[in-house]
Amino acid sequence: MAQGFDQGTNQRGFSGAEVAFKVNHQAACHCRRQGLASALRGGLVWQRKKGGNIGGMHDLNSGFDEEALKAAIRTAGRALGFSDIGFARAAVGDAADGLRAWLDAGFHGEMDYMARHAALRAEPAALHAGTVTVISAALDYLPPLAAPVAADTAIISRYALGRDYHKVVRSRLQKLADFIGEQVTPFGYRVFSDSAPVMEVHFASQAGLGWQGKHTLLLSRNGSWRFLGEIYCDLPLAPDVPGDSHCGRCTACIDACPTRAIVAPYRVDARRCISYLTIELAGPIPLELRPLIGNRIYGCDDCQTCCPWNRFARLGDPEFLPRHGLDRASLSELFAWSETMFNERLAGSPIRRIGHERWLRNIAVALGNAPPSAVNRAALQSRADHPSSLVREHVAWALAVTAGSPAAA
Ligand code: B12
Ligand code: SF4
Ligand code: SF4
Repeated sequence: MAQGFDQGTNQRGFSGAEVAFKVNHQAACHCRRQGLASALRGGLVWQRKKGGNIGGMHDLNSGFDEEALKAAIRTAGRALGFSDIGFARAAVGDAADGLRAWLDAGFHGEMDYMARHAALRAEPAALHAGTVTVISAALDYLPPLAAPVAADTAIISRYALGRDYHKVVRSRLQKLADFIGEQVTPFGYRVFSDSAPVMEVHFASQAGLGWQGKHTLLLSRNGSWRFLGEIYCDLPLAPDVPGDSHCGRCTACIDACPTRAIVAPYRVDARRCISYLTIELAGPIPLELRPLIGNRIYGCDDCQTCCPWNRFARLGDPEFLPRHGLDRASLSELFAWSETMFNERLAGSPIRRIGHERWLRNIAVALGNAPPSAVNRAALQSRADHPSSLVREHVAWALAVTAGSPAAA
């Protein structure tokens, strides 16, 4: 959702660059017709001095500084639809200890990549040589809410109802990086969105985009329904002021979690989290957690829907609007999808990544938790002889539960 230019925000606080901004401001008026880069360029050329500092050089005004460059990057980011852009130093500080403690507690479960790449996660320059600054970006995804769902309607978490955010966020960050590369030369960078070992929430809070909520997600005064992405880069830009926490004494997310996965403020035991169980876990879902999953078949939003700050959330980018009626489909309808239908209908969706087998596993659990009905039992029976032992076992569990059999206990 391109929001146009937030000129008010970008005129604040840097008198030295104000004249320069006015040049940009005029250019920005043409921008709606002429395109992002040409308008924002406005005659600016920054060249990096020896030693890596940014020197502002301009053919109209020599008063440019890095604050003006940061303002231009924010303006360009907003024009690309990002709800917020901030700048952080590429250092994780104490967060590395928190990551280590989380891994030592085994909270990552089978997400081996979290342990394997811990050193890279904690050291940005090891992931991309020369990185000194992290440009952090947020893109809103909240879709218009569907009517309240019945117990045999599938619940898919809001972030996954539309297009795959990995691609959307990265492709916009690439455009932002192209824009920066047109302003500053040379410019070394790499873009990410949940695509590499990067401590995204840490950098977003350091960059002033908000604070880490007790559910561990990045939260802002406009809520948490936002994806994060970053540009690791070699421009030594001044960091923004980190966000202050506004969770106060609230514990709504901890209390609302259906599986008690938020074991303490700021600590999520992924092994209990429905998002992990339905997306990351490849094998069987632990028996004791199955009844707590309810009708959630992909991810979980409960720690966010209860958060008071999400009352102030704005609707997200149209790329994330629900596709194929995924916000209102019945469990039995989705369970009937063949593998071909799954792959075709979910092309370009993050859900496709889990594959048809895990999809059926998840829906079988949800059917087991739904009110028993002839339709749901027939759906389960239709998959009782599925070639996958994983699917067969979850279907057998669900059939036993809906028959009230002790075999399900
Ligand atoms: C691994 C992962 C998961 C795992 C683990 C979640 C977790 N809290 O760690 C699972 C699969 C459960 C998961 C679920 C979800 N995820 Co996720 N996930 C990630 C990922 C890839 C890494 C997060 C990470 O580094 N975890 C490691 C732990 C150590 O970090 P941490 O929880 O922030 O912990 C810090 C402190 O709390 C403290 N700490 C934590 N535990 C402990 C324990 C001890 C003993 C101590 C001392 C300290 C300590 O230290 C840490 C460092 O400061 C990020 C993308 C990225 N590259 O960053 C997305 C990301 C965090 N996920 C995202 C989303 C949307 C979700 C879900 C909402 C999806 C859904 N609807 O189902 C859920 C929410 C669940 C939740 N409450 O966290 C978004 C969040 C956007 C935002 N607004 O913040 C991200 C940023 C992806 C993105 N690019 O947009 N996720
Ligand atoms: S996503 Fe759901 S299961 Fe995971 S921590 Fe949040 S409320 Fe708990
Ligand atoms: S629900 Fe409350 S404690 Fe949890 S993140 Fe939101 S404000 Fe913070």
